[in-house]
Amino acid sequence: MENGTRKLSDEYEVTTILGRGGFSIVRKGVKKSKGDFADGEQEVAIKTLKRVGGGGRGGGMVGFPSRKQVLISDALLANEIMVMKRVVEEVSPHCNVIQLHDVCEDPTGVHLVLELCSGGELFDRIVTQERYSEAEAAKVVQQIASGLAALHKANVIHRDLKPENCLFLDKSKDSALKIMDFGLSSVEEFTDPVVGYPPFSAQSHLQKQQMIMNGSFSFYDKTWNKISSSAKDLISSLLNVDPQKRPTAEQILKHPWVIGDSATERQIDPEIVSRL
Ligand code: PIT
Repeated sequence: MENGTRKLSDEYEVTTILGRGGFSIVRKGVKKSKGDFADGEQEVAIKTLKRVGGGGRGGGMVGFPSRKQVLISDALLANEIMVMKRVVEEVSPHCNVIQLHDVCEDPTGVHLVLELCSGGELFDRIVTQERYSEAEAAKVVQQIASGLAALHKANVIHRDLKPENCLFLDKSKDSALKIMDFGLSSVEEFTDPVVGYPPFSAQSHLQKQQMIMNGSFSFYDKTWNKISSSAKDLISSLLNVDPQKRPTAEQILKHPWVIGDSATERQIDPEIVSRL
């Protein structure tokens, strides 16, 4: 897959519109020259993500976009491309995840050149098809789960999985189903919810003992940045040198981190360094 500032129209013949989104349009296309694909005339789907502040007309916003809107749009765009590249590097080819063939960038925006799926959305098939046998339903579920498992293996979290984002490769009854639209996806580097070592960084056993007794622990280490402040709050309270000040088992059970209180959720602290 090539990358960078290459004019889309130099390389692809863009034809009909397949769909539109907030800041994007998906069109059918054909590669002009032979090269990247097995047989030069391969049809593709081209998703163009328009930059809100950049080039082209009709950025999708009424009036001039604010700096904040431009930044949000650019950030979303960068995220989608980052995720798709991750999918290419770590997942593709997988028969249940849409393939990215190429990325072109020009003043109108960024163009993702994708595998062409002409079988329509799973959503439309569910709505149109009157009856769905369990065997058919199981085939759909099997394909989605298979694609999802491949994505998760590469630490890609889709975050918007729904029938509208599953496309059939062709119109046949037993067509392959592909997961698409990584606009809201993210790449998560999973860490164990317990960082794997206590928050006492000592050189020796004796020093560690002293640190425990003095309550001199810290969450400065990089790994602790991935732990929510709510979890660190509970750990801190449990490490209180004064046993009277430590929470009881009953209190632990009521701690927001344990019950998953939405107001104090298990959010990762945005600060680089958390201080107690
Ligand atoms: C097709 C046909 C079609 C839409 C698409 C592909 C879109 C695919 C797509 C969209 C994304 C994304 C990845 C793939 O991140 O009607 O072959 O937003």
